[in-house]
Amino acid sequence: MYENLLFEKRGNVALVTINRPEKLNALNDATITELEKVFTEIKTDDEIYVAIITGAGEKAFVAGADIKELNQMNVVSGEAMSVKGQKVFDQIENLGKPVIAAVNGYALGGGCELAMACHIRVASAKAKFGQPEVNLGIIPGYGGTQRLARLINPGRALEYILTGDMIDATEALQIGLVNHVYEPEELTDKAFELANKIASKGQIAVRMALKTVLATKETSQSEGQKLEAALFGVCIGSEDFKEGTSAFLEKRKPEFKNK
Ligand code: CO8
Repeated sequence: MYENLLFEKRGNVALVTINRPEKLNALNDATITELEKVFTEIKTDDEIYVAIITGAGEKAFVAGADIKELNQMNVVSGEAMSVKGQKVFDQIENLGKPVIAAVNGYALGGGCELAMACHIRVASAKAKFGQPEVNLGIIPGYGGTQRLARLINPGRALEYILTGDMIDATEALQIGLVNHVYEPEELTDKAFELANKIASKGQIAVRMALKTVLATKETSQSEGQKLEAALFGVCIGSEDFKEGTSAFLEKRKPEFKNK
């Protein structure tokens, strides 16, 4: 069904694997189009609560935009491709369901940008992040200038963007770019463990929490708190809230129905 992606469901968790290992999973135009398609499928599939994205092979998560394609671009097609990729990455960030990047190797350029569009990043000890576009005479074009500077200290973000230096897994953990670092062979299991833990909660609360926290990127504290109060009200109106609180009082595990 997909030429450059693998897609599977395990219970309520979807796994998307970018599958061009011979090109270190570089994002060509066709792969960007397929990402748009797969995340539309994930959004509309009610059985999927959480998604994980990773890269095929031992070496790379995604080594960036496809430099062979980039080399042929002009001012007009370059801007159009940047806008197209930004839209797809925004679609991932605004999916409404949590997306975890399981960064198994190089996450460079568009690969680092893809990981940053996800809500949570976990990495293998072999992972290497970076925005090396400056080495090619360009700047990040899939949201990296904005997301890196918001995710970590802006001065550090600028240093990485201006030097193109790579960030190893230990440093990525120190600067808050990733939440956890695992041995390479543990990464997928750990990502699923995290995804399943989130999937076991009431999904109304999960989605309202995601929406409220993401709003911090665009709103003031006071606007954000208004949204928090409104979505808190939505949660209070849910059957899951009754079930969660009753289960606590009855000293049993809740059985959420996501209603
Ligand atoms: N694009 C296309 N092909 C790639 C890419 C890439 N980004 N990265 C690796 N490959 C290919 C190589 O050309 C090689 O192919 P072949 O075997 O046919 O020659 C194969 O993958 C294996 O790569 P290497 O032999 O280079 O593997 P090494 O282990 O020696 O090196 C590196 C690994 C360090 C990751 C190295 O491959 C590298 O530096 N890759 C490029 C990293 C990079 O510069 N990424 C940023 C690209 S620009 C970008 O992402 C911009 C995003 C915004 C775009 C907005 C509008 C379009």
